[in-house]
Amino acid sequence: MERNSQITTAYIGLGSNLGDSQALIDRALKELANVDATTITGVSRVLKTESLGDKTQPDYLNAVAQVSTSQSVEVLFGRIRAIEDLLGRQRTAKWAPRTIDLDLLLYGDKKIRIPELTVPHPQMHLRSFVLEGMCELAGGLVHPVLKQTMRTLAERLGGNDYVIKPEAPQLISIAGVIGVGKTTLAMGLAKALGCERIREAYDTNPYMEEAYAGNTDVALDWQLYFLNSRGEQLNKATLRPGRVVVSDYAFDKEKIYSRRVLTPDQLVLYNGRFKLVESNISQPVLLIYLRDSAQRCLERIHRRNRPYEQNIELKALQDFYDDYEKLFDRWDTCPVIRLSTEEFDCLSDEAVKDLAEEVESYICRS
Ligand code: PH2
Ligand code: MG
Ligand code: MG
Repeated sequence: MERNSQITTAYIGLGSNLGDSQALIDRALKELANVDATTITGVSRVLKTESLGDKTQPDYLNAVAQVSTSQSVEVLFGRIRAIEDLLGRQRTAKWAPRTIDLDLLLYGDKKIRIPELTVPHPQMHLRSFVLEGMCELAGGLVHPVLKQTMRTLAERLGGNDYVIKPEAPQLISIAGVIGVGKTTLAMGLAKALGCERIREAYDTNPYMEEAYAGNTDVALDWQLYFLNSRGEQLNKATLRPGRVVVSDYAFDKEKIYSRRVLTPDQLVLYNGRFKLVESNISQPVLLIYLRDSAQRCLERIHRRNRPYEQNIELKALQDFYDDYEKLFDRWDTCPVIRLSTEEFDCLSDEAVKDLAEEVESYICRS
């Protein structure tokens, strides 16, 4: 194979959950340093991580190495596999416990898609145990496909690891305060993805006007109407595995609203129903959390001029904003893409198209 005269920076993920994992990682690094025309220029800390995909397996030790190489990607990949073999790697079932796993994460900006090798590694942006190592070595490095820095990609995971689930409905939910532009973005995104869209049933909710006018007698009906409607729209039986769909709300907004607008007595009744509905809905595989200042959301509410919304106060929007922040601070069921409307224009076809391209890396179409 032909030798590449150019020098390329590559990143290699190391993992082990069988045998003396620390010694195996040290040994793998030593072997990697012996590959000709290749030097190790950085190694992240070694992390102890729960086995992703099968929690009953022993914990992993994971690390990331940065190398500078003038080997072609084919030769480097061949050497990596040879090191795995040397260190006793058995190639049995996919994701079986292993003495050593060396994954070529990145090779410069190169994109490769052949049966034996995909670069960038197709799951690296879903794994905190990879991205944390990447951030130590090169947090500002831009992912060649996602076009985002390692730091941004890591933030989207909030310290969690995820797998792509082809058997789940590929639900993408857009969340954020009233007036931030969720419906606009949902329309644009569904169009760019060529998929269906689920729209919040606010205009058919018969209690909307009275509730917004401050009539607490209808608050429970108002909230139950939304709960039932969302329960139907997002029902496991309604959404189909592998089908991509964008919703202009996140089901969990129900918790935020009910807590703010119901009396304690109403809330007891509501929560009983909530649990039942929640157990029958599909969770999103990706959340897009749209943010803007409460002031600008209020301005948008005034501009769009839905009559019943016109009495909403800035303080209420600030409260909802805080609730959303808290919700997504500890979100651990899927990645969260945070967008600030200062940097992201929901009305720009180009911005939405770029977002749709990013979204493709977090979903699986059947
Ligand atoms: N690798 C896998 C599957 N699961 N989990 C952790 N924590 N670390 C890994 O490196 C890992 C995993 C398949 O390569
Ligand atoms: Mg691996
Ligand atoms: Mg591997």
